[in-house]
Amino acid sequence: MSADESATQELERLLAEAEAALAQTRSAQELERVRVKYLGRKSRVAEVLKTLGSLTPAERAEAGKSANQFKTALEARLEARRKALEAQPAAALDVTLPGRAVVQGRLHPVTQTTEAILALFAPLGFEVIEGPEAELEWYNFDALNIPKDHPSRESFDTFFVEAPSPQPAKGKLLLRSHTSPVQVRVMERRRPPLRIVVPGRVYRPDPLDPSHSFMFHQVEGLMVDDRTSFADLKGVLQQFLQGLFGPKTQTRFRPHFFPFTEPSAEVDIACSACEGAGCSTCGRKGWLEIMGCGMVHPNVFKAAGYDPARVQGFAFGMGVERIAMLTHGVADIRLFFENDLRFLEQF
Ligand code: 2NM
Repeated sequence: MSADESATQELERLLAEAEAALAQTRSAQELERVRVKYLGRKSRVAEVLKTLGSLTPAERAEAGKSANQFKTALEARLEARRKALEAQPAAALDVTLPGRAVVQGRLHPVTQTTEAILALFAPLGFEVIEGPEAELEWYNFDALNIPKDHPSRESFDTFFVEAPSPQPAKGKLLLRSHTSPVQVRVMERRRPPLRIVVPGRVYRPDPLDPSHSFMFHQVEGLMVDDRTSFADLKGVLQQFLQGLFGPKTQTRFRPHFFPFTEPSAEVDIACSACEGAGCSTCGRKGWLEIMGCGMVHPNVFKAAGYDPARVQGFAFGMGVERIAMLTHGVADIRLFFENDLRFLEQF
């Protein structure tokens, strides 16, 4: 304030200055900056109001009136400007700017592979069933004809779960090591004919390496009817494998042993990388192991409440990550679980 300027004159000058500043505002933040500068605790009007006590009664009446007029006028103008800014947000939109790319999500490669597998069984009449990942010993081992002294039951090869006591009649609780217990549960509550495929996570405390993870995914399947043969099994799996790897894919059924099937087999396809010639993908054997299968063991039918003299069935199982690794040329299973977008965005 110059020597000959009264508080009233100064506030009039500041009101004009504040109005000019308001006209320049483009956002609520800019508006707030103007309010703080001209009406805040450190503003000139606040100072005038603080010093009223040191003035004569006449001066005080004049200065107080001016300060209140200033405040009322500027508050009204701030409010008007706020409304004006709110009413025209679209004015800031420049339609000539290039668009912003929308990030398109996708399914995880393991999910994509699972869905591709299930989709090949659907036209053959197989419905999709899921079941619990925390399972009872009886469903994971006993009902599947896995002997009490089988090494896969050791805590070394099984994740046991802390269960509420007392211990249930069907044994301890564990993280299932395959999805087969779901097939047993379905047989318990339904009569044949049955055609199901069961996808899901399974758990095995293996040491981690490029082809082992303590959690991975399986798809298993089961067909039961009064006359189901090994020829049906071969036909269904050949149809499936040619759907997945191409119509010219050669298959090979190699005798094997599983406690839950008899006879049992492992299924190979002619190596897609070298077409049977022998390469590093197939370990120079010319064949790639893809899945296991067999005719359901009579003891499994008995455990599930079926009469093995009246029903026949086949079952099969495969590891989803192994198939995804083969179809996409992935060398290390751990890549599926690290959630590195540079990997995942390739699928
Ligand atoms: C495999 C291989 C062979 C299988 C057996 C059963 C059940 F519950 F029906 F007995 N489900 N899955 C099976 C048979 C799984 O995976 C390598």
